[in-house]
Amino acid sequence: MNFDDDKLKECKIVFDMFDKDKDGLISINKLGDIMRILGAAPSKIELDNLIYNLESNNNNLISFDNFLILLKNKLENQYTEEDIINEFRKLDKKNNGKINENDLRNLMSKYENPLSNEEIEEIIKEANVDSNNEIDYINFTKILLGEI
Ligand SMILES: [Ca+2]
Repeated sequence: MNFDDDKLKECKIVFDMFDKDKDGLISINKLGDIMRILGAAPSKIELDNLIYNLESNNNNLISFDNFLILLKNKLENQYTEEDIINEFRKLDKKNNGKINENDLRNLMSKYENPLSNEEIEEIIKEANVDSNNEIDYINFTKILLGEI
């Protein structure tokens, strides 16, 4: 996504909307809401990581400039729903809208660099693996993008 002046203005307007006491800072608990309004779709795991990193630096508040860095980073690295589903579709050999758990693991170790094993396990947990060890990937993509 191109970050032009219009997008920047939009970001500032939305940020200010959340900054009710006008001190130039917003609570990191609002990070998910404000990112989604501005077109980023952090997953729950991504958001937890962002918040965890900010908290470990003793920041419960975030400034506009720092917020912008996070947002840009997310928007520039974001796969669209279509991109993700297309990748899954390549692995959907039975063409039934599902991929198996091992294929998902392989895909994640290839694309999402660097994900720790722990993070992969967390994602698998969210993926609702069924009794055939398969995952409904359209549903899963929505979970990944924070739509569910
Ligand atoms: Ca404030």
